[in-house]
Amino acid sequence: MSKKRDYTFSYGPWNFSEGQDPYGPPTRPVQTFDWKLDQLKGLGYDAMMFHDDDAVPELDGKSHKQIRKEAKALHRRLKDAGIAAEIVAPRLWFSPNTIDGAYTSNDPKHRKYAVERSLQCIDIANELDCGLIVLWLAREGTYVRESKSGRRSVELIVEAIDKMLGHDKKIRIAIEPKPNEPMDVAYIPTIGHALAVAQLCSDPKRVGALIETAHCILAGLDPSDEIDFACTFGKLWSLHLNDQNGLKFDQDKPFGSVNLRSAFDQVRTLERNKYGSRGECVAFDVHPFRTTKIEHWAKHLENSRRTFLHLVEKARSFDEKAAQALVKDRNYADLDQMVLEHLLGK
Ligand code: XUL
Ligand code: MN
Repeated sequence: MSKKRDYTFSYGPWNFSEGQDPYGPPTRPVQTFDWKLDQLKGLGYDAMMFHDDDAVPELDGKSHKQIRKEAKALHRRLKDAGIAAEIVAPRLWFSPNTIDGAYTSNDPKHRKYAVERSLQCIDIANELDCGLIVLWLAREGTYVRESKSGRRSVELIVEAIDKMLGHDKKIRIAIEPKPNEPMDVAYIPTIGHALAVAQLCSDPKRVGALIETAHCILAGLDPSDEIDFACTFGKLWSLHLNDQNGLKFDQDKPFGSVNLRSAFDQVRTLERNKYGSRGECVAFDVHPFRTTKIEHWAKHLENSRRTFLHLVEKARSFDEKAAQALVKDRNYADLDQMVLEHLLGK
């Protein structure tokens, strides 16, 4: 295992959600952005993730000058609080302009809107001293497959990313794949797809990936294998750890909440790949349960980090030599039991 390293933790303001679902209203009032920022250090976190409009609210109605000014002011506040901006992501799934997708919309005016907003997102990131843009390609898919062409959609995504790469010669872009939701089916469902798209871009070395546990599970894949795959290419630039109970809506449960063994495997893989040693953050894209009371509102973030750190200890104290001996003997039955007993503390 790698030698002792500390991890840098991050969350987004959206991780303090209010409990609404398609069948019921919020169960908690909206908290202010200031409150969300104030919690961060006390919870053991170091950095914050932003959507473009988390950084500059209601930006579609503002001038470019005004947007830059507000982003600058936020940067001063972050600096004073000793908090870094880990990523900025264009929120391309809320606007009436992105009902039919953003870069892959069938309406050229809407595609133009999506690209312009993405370029503005880069300008915001620059003001925040942040060099990494995340693209969750939320609506780049269909409800009716015959309504778009898969090939044309990939070409449009590459075209949009190339415009972003051309807008700023240093910016890096991490694609966050997800196979479904909010769309029926999405065009870039896995890390393999994301890295294939990167190869088609004008500067492939500036296009990488963000892996989210729940999204891998929704694609029927093993999150630790997805992590290893991206790391093999040196392309894992950010991470959304959480958990997911099978194939249903995107649950964003606390890390390790459903499958502790899989969480252990993810941490062991991160350790093996020295994730974090090049400045990458461990973010938890987790949400409070709908049942969560106001006074317990930060527990999911506190608990995910605690579980992660416990599992780092478990990964570092796992007897790799004994495991390798069992592998050599093809005694996978005892290897299986060894993992279980290690997790049980036996
Ligand atoms: C959606 C998702 C988003 C992105 C950021 O499933 O994971 O929270 O991570 O927009
Ligand atoms: Mn995510």
